[in-house]
Amino acid sequence: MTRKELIEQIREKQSFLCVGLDTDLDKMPKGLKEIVKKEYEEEEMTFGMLFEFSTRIIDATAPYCVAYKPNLAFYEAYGIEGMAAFEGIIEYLQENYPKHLIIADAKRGDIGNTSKMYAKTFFEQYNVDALTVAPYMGEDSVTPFLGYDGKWVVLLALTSNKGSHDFQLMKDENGERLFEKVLKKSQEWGNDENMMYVVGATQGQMFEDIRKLAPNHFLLVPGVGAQGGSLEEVCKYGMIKDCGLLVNSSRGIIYASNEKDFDEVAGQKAQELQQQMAKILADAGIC
Ligand code: OMP
Repeated sequence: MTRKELIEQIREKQSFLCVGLDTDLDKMPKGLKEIVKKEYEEEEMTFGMLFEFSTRIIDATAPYCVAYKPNLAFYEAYGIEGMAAFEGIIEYLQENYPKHLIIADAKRGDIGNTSKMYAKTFFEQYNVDALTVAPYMGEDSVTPFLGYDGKWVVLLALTSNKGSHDFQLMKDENGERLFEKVLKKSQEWGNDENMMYVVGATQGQMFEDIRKLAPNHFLLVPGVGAQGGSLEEVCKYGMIKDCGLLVNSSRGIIYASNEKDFDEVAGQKAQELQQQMAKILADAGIC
């Protein structure tokens, strides 16, 4: 998906919401197991639970979001069945919702020839639109992901967690912080048509500093909802003339209800965020 297509989707949906698929079998809603039992063999139950939960969430939230972010950890944790579910969910999205951006959240990045294989995995085998990548092994670990037309590297810049302070905010002798070096250096490798940055919603006013160095790039912003980040603050300091933001919420949407109506409630939570986003987009004159 190109930047232009993504912006068109944001305008059409009046939303820059990304729904995170962090599918944890310990958090499945009541009653789902019984439904899945009727449709799947005993040995397919793990696949069935992950697939049925995720696809029901997708059907309920699709009108309100422009992107999905399945997090690989939540599929790899269940072995082969988990990975089969990941693949099934990607295919389900591609067949039913081809205009939604699919971000595989795998935080890859390794020596060049290994990154090349990771790129092949995600951009050829699974054919997702975007992949989260860690920048700390440098140029040859990131550039193999950048050779694909219409695909995106989503590079970690300033993450949402407490540990972001351990390294990302470290200053050199000139007062430059590590995340600032990442933003500067990585723009020698990619551009705002093939690279986004991850910036945590919990980072508040730091978005101003990010925008000084990456005025045009899309930012993937996780951390609203369960981690307490503020949508208003993110938009105040991070939004640009064509939006430039994808705001992710995972647990706040997908586990909003533990009952039979989990998908319906997830849809309502996504719609609430979409309505807030529509207002912000209108106020900013974007749509
Ligand atoms: P919730 O806190 O449940 O909305 O989930 C946030 C999602 O975003 C999880 O899949 C995290 O792994 C991911 N994430 C962060 O929470 N913080 C970051 O700084 C970066 C990510 C990410 O790369 O997606």
